[in-house]
Amino acid sequence: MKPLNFNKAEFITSYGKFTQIPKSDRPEFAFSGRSNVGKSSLINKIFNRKNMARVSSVPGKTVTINFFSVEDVYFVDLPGYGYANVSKSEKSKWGDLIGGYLGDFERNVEIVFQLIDMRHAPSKDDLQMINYLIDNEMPFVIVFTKADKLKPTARKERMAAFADEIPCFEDIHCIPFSAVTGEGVEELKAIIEEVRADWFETYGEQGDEAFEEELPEEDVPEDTDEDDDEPFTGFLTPNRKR
Ligand SMILES: Nc1nc2c(ncn2[C@@H]2O[C@H](COP(=O)(O)OP(=O)(O)OP(=O)(O)O)[C@@H](O)[C@H]2O)c(=O)[nH]1
Ligand SMILES: [Mg+2]
Repeated sequence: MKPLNFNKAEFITSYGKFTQIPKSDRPEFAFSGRSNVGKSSLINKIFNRKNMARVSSVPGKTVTINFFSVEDVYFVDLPGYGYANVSKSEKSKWGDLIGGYLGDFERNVEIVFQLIDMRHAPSKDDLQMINYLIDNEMPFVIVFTKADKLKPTARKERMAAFADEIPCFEDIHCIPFSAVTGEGVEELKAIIEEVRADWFETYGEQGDEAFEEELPEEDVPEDTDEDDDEPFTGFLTPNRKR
């Protein structure tokens, strides 16, 4: 099959509630990580765009799941977690969104790219995410971001530390990445291509017209729920087992 043309990336829409997200028949690549880890920068780098996925210096501002399309796949920018100064209702929104999305095993979430800042030990939330992905047998790759900020010795030390800090480290595919130097971007693209090719081989080559349940670009239902003030009741709550 023809390789993806990453320059054909388009922003589709942002969802503030999991229930707003229509089902889709396309493979989806999800990007997860704490606020400010570099999710939007990484997506921009893959798309070769300056600012398609918004890069913010004010983290935690919007709690939305952002969908982008590249030809026959979706890129899904998950809301950043772990930002200290967020209200309970924002935290609850975040938990519902990520938990709803990753817990919906009817979606074709083919790979989760779990981003971790290479300079720091993984946070509790990072470890919870990694354990969730392992426990639910979801394919994932760890991307260590901001690699350009570390000198070679510090980088070596941090990578050795990750081996102790991250469960099942030796079995996890890890990619050092920098949105500044472009390190790791080709490897990421290659993984996306490979997973996409496998998916279409398994489910059949399909033209665009086969995607009956394509996400609408407009027409997102209004956010009418009044449960925003409910307390944050936990992390990820999958609605069914794989
Ligand atoms: N030096 C360096 N800075 C980076 C890199 N990636 C991201 N940044 C910077 O880190 C900050 C946060 O980047 P974002 O891409 O907005 O992070 P995010 O994960 O999308 O954050 P939220 O959307 O708030 O969850 C920005 O100031 C970026 O310029 C990188 O690889 N190297
Ligand atoms: Mg972002």
